[in-house]
Amino acid sequence: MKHELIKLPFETNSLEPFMDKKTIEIHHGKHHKGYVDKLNAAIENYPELKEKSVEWLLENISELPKEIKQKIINFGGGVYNHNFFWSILKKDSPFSVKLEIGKEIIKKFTCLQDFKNEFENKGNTLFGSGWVWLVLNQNKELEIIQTQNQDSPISKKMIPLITADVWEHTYYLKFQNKRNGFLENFWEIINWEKVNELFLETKQ
Ligand code: MN3
Repeated sequence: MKHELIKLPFETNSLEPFMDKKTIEIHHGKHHKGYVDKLNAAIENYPELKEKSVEWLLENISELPKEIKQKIINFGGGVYNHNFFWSILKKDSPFSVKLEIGKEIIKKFTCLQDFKNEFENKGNTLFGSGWVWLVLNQNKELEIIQTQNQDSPISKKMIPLITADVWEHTYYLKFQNKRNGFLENFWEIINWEKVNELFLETKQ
């Protein structure tokens, strides 16, 4: 089985003006695809791993052969994290306290603004390249975390609900060096209906 680049679940111009078409085309078609190709190359000579899903590979890092473990963390993480990222983006699917995830966020972070502030702050202060996430941690509590490079929260038994890719390629064409500009606008393109579905799945 070869890993394949997923099709985007939206038109590349549909997140304008918050995330532009050109950036999405390069991000998906070049960066994301690059991770798919490198993951396939890394496991080329490991037939038993070729049968596994990218989720399995990242959730079972301790079982991977030593010589390709870091490659799978990097390239497999690059595949999974981007798959997840695209899946939660959509315009005009706003936050609401009528959603279960909305209620839970208010319970945990007091108000939406405090939640946004902490998320943006963790994104802006992440040194180098990486991701900021809203996850359910091992105690099944909401938590905002940073991950470096392409490390993925599913390797630490956490369940992702929202993520922002804060590698420069996500925002450089539109916002140049202003990661905070990208993150301030990020709220306009979160698919809260989808995030709510993911949250409800964790309750089952
Ligand atoms: Mn990226």
